[in-house]
Amino acid sequence: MRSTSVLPVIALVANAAAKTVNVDVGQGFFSPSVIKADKGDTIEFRWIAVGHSVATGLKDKVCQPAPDAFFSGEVSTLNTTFSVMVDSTDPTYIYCTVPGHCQVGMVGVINGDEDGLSAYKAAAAKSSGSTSPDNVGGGSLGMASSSSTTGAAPSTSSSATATGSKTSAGSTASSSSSSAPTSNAAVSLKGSACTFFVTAGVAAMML
Ligand SMILES: [Cu+2]
Repeated sequence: MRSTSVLPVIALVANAAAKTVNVDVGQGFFSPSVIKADKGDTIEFRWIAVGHSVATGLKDKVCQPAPDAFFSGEVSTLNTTFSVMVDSTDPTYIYCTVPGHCQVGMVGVINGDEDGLSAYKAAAAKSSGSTSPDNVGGGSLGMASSSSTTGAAPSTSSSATATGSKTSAGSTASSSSSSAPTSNAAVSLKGSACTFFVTAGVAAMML
């Protein structure tokens, strides 16, 4: 009797240790922009507007990638997700690498504070340009399952290894903001991972 009641408690504690923190990638912003996460947590970025990216930056070199940066690539499909594991409690700055976006304040900080972010934002506004990491990586690309209208089963093991496909972040920032989220599959895709999932979904529908 004594020992059996202990085990469920241990299991609960283990489950509570790691959590997922959701961050929206919007039209020129991250929300929240001050992100709190513990070591071992997963941050899931979710694109609610397309034509943006997220990369790890450096506090002292605004709008430039950290040496070990994670990078989503420029995302062109709504509800794309990019999941990264948090391995530090030090302030980690993030920015959108699409030209001009960091400069107008599309930045954020993980485990930092409002003051630090304000300073980063102010420096970014004066910076001459942005640089992207060379390669997509440091996280897993996938698709959010909740608002998927295709009916495709949300396969959870989305081990999307985004290899290569460096986004030549061109002049796609002025894309007409299509407000109809009904036909995600019709959007032209750049990310290889998303191409796979959506293509698979469409193929399943046609069978
Ligand atoms: Cu952006």
